[in-house]
Amino acid sequence: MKVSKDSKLKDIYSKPVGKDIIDKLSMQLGVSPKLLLNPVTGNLRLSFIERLSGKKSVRNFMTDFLEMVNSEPGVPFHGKSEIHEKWWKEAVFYQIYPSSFCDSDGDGEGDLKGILSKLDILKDLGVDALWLNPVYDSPWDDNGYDIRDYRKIHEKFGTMEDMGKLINEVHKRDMRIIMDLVVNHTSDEHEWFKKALSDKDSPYRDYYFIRPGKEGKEPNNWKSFFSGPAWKKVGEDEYAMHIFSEKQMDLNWDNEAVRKEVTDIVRFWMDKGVDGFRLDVINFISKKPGLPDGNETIGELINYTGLEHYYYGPNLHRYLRELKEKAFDPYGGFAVGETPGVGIEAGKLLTQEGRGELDLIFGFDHLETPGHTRMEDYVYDINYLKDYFIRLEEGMSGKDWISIFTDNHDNPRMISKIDHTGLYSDKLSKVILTMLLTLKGTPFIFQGQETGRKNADFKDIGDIRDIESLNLYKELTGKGKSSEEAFRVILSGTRDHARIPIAWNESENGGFTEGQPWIKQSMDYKDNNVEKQMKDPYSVWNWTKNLINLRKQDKTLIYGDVVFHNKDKKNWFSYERISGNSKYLIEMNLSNKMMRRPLNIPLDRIILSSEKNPERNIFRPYEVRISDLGQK
Ligand code: TEU
Repeated sequence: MKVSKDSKLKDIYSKPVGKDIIDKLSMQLGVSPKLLLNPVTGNLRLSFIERLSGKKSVRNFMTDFLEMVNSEPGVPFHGKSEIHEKWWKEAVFYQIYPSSFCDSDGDGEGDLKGILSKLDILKDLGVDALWLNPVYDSPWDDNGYDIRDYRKIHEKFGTMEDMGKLINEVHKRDMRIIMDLVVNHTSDEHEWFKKALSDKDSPYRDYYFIRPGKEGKEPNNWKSFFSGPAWKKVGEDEYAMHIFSEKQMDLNWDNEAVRKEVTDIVRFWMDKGVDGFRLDVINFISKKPGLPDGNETIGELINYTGLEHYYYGPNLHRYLRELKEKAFDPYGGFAVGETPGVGIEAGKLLTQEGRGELDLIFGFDHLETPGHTRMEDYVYDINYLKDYFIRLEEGMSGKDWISIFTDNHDNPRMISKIDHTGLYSDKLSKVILTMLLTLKGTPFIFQGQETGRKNADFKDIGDIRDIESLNLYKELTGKGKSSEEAFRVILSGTRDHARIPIAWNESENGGFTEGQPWIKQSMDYKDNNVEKQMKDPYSVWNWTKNLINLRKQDKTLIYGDVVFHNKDKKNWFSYERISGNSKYLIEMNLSNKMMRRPLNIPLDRIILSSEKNPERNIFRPYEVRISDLGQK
């Protein structure tokens, strides 16, 4: 049944997209959805709320909001169901940012041979699967997310032969490897786009969104993620769409030929032996027909005008099913979709077993405390992370599986968002890694997390490389901010924090390169490097290794039930993982203060502790313990 302005708030909440949006709004407002849905407010009709506000912007918003809610007729499965075992549910994934992993030839940038030389160390850590950020031929406008040739390795990383060797060596070690599939857009230097522009009759024109302007302006009001409009002028009164940089042209997935090309690209790499893909902004591929203007109110709220017309577009499910069936299924390939903006319920509709779309998604609702954005200087509340994970886990049916991560190449380090002093970064790293490796779901560790790397110590805009930051800096200074003020904004949220080189040892630049690194190494390399940490039994590295080992002992930490304790106790996070007679208790102090332990569990049950001499009833700042409560 469709919802309308006569529907009650609670009816809207019963719809997947409605629930996700109301949950998000209630988080922004800092109220619990329960409060919005109590018997009084839950029975309010939208038309009433609209009249109450009397604002045109609210009326406008309601219409588009209802359309979004109604666009998803599906209902996720919520019942009981048996979990089917899969390798990707059991694997510990490790994300490699190739530019900053290991440089074998001294040009200052990492490469495939460098990765190859470190496989044994990753294996020793316990890593099962690697995800490589893009390594394809590209003009490198957005660090490889602008692909010029999908079937060629970028020269600076090596050759196709090197890639084949890497795949082989990964498999020899009983590990797996997935690549990044960037097919919402191509580089403007891709031959398809060049042909599209050079010949008006070219079949490649319809591979992209090339449209005449509207009254001398862009075809619509959509905004780019990297500042300015989402349209680039490509001819007299002619524009091409780019949701990201102006060198990343959006592909038109409504064109069957484009979908066929993508299928062929996936199959090309599957034939070479890769085990699957991470699908870049894959929820953006279906744009609303007619490309209507974005809602101004939504635009003001989230900054990216137009998003509602493509973040969960009309043909998304269909295109994903088609891709899976034609390209992934024949190889048993694994697919994790990057899906910014998609909430928990809609996420289920993209991943539930039997729907034939994706295996996993990366959602991002937990990466900022509600009400804040990445570019703001604020202290992230780790209790929010806990609440978010509880919500995710408790909502999981046997047909669901989730990814668990806090870091990637697009975000400052989570430990630095929580602790601006940096004093607790090693302890906090252990807390976060424990969540990743003991909650139910597939963990994705981002390179450097295993040694507790912090945000980078950039000094000025000259240290910054990322296009998003550089464009924003230009925009801010253009609007009158001083260069210091603008740099402060960049420093809070730049993606470059995560993109600095790995520290392998104490030598110059952390042993990452013998040359000049493409982006500055940070001073924490002196302590937070692999070599040093491998020798210290209490290092973050060894904590990670021990946790992974524990996961491998029996499958309780993978498939076992999760039962949370003392959920409402602030700064405290504890849960059990249970399967048959096997039972683990995980406890953490989420604060930098001493805390009394709510559960009275004997010390002799502890199998992993972040402190050398834990006290039975006291938890020190950010202390973590795992106890074995199983019947032996
Ligand atoms: O990111 C998509 C995305 O929406 C964000 O995480 C993005 O980096 C940020 O919100 C921009 O404001 C993916 C890739 O992970 C990212 O590195 C690419 O730049 C982007 O797609 C475009 O391909």
